[in-house]
Amino acid sequence: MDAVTQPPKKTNRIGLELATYRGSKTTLCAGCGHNAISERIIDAFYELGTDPKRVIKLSGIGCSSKTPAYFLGGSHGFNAVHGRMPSVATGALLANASLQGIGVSGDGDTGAIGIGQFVHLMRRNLPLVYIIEDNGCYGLTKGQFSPTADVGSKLKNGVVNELPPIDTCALAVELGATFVARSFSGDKKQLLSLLKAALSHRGTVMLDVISPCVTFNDHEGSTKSYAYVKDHDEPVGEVSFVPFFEDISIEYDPGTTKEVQMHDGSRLYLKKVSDDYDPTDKRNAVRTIHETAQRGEFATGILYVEPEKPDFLKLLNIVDEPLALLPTERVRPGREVLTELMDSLR
Ligand SMILES: Cc1ncc(C[n+]2csc(CCOP(=O)(O)OP(=O)(O)O)c2C)c(N)n1
Ligand code: SF4
Ligand SMILES: [Mg+2]
Repeated sequence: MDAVTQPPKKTNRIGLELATYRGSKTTLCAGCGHNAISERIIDAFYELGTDPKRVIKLSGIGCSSKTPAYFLGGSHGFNAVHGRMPSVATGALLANASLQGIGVSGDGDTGAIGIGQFVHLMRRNLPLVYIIEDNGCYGLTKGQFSPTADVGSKLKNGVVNELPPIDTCALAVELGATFVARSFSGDKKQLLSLLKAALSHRGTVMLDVISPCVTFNDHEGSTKSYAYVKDHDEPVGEVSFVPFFEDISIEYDPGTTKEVQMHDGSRLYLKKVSDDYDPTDKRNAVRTIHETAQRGEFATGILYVEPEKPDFLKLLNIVDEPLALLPTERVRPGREVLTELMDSLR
């Protein structure tokens, strides 16, 4: 029998198939928003042509924190203690600055037990893409309210939340994160563009993705349900991303579109939807987040971006090579240096 010629498999710019970017089969509930986010992360890394071996995935505890197992099966990974992923990520990236870090957390993992670590991560500008898969509840422990639940949002059993929410995006902008965005797991196009832009940013990215929990928080009365978020999504601008390896010139009207250069030469085009949204204006970003929240809406898109600020590793003068691979003569002061030091202390 003649051998049937198979069509060549589709690959990306480094010759890898999409399947290489997948992980284990998900064990989350069918329809969970977190699964849609994992799919977009797979697409983003594939389209950017990132070598999975150069990536480290980090997380805490929760349904959301289980998801790094479902993408980039060939990458490094560490599933930390509840709310403690930022310190593990900081240590890992200090020890090996050549890795690209992606952290996945939940609204409980970040906003409750992990809030102290989150605060310090945001002010350090560590080069890490930090994603909150935000469903307004503790999905893994059966749907209790989390600190991002809105006032008036109702649990399935009728309990109403009366505590004010923590807005992780407003907090991140205030604290010094240099790329702050919000999206919705149901908005494939926006989320993919944001992820690709986020992965090209050098500094802390705080990406809050509203991600409905279909089992405990997707009913009428919840402000994190698919139906509610779909109706109350208020994009601040349309995001187009041109990676550094694509030599495309985009025609745009500088009056309505802002071009932002990323550190690796990629370009972001942010088409304004409202009249005056400027994602490089910090005060306006915080005001917009608060004003939309007061109307019961979610401002989505790139809320704040500051591509030039030096990142934490630069500030600390960390070398590009993994510390574990540095030869002894580069990490141990020689006898002369030690003698000089001892003499100075006499
Ligand atoms: C130290 C500690 N305290 C409490 C818990 C119980 N616990 C596990 S996951 C979780 C909350 C998860 O919520 P979130 O981060 O929003 O993730 P989701 O499951 O909603 O994706 C809690 C309280 C734990 N595992 N460890
Ligand atoms: S319990 Fe909720 S958050 Fe957890 S997997 Fe199921 S739908 Fe997703
Ligand atoms: Mg949650």
